Amino acid sequence: MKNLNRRQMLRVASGLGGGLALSSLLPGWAQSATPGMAPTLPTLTGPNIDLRIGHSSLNVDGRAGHAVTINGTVPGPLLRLKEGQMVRLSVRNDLAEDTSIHWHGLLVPFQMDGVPGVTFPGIKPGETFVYEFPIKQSGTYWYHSHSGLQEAEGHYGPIIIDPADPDPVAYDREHVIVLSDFSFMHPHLIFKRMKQQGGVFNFQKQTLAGLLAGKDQTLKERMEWAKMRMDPTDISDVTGAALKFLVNGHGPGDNATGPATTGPGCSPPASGCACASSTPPRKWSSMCASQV
Ligand SMILES: [Cu+2]
Repeated sequence: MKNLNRRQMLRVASGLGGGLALSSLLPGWAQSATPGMAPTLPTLTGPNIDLRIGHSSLNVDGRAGHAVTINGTVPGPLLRLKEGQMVRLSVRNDLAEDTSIHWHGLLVPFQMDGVPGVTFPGIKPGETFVYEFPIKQSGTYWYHSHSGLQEAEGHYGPIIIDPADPDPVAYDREHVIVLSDFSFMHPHLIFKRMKQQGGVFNFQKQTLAGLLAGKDQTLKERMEWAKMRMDPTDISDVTGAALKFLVNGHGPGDNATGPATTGPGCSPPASGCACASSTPPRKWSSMCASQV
C-alpha cells in the first residue's frame, strides 16, 4: 500500500464507513468491542450462524478495558431466530483457554446445552464446536459463556425468537436492550478480593465510634448481623464501586441513543417520543418516557 498521510487515511476510512472500516484494519485483540453509537445491536439471522470468541478492547465512558467478546462486540450479536426453524451455530474459540456458549432458556437436546463438564467437554482453543438444534419456542432469551468468569468479561448476547404464528402482542416499535455490567478490574481479582474479605466492595459500614455515639444500629442489632457475618449495607457482593452499568454495552457517560424511527408516535413526535433522526439524538433515558 502506498504511503498515505493521516488526512488521506481518515478520508479513506470515512469513505468506507468510518470507524468500523478503520478498526477492521486492526488485529482482533486491538479492535474496540464498543459498536459506537449504532442505533441497534449487530444482528445475525438464518439457519447458519458463525460466532467467534476472542479478546477485544472495550471502551466504556472513555476508558479502555479488556473484554472477552462474541464477534468482537459487547454485548454479542443479537441472534434473531424463528420458531420452527433449525439453527446451526458454529462457535470458534480464538482464546487461549476453553470456552462455551449456553443458550439460556432454550429447549435444546442436552448435548447442545453448552455446559462444560456436564453436557459437553467445552470448546478448546483454536477449535470450532457446531451447535445444532430446532427452535421450539418464541420469546426473549440470552446466551453466555459457561466457562470460567468469561461472562463477567463481556461474553453474552441477546436472542429474540419470533413466533411461528402471528405475534399475539401488538406494538408500534421494538427496542432490544441488554442491561449488564462491566469492571475494569479482572473478575478473577474481584473474586480473590471477595474471598479475602466478603464486604470489600461495601461502603458506609457501621463503626465503633458510631456505636459509642449512639448512631446507626443498637448493640443488639449489631450482634445479630455479626452472627450472620454480614453488614446491613451488603445488598450485593460486587457494587458500583467496582462496576460500570451498561445499556447495550454503553456506560452512563457514553450518551447512548436508541432507535425510534417508525411508529405513530414518531413523525412528528406527537407523543413526546423522540425520533432517532432528532438532532442531536436524545438519550434513551429521555426517550419515550411516557411509553417505556
Ligand atoms: Cu444462563
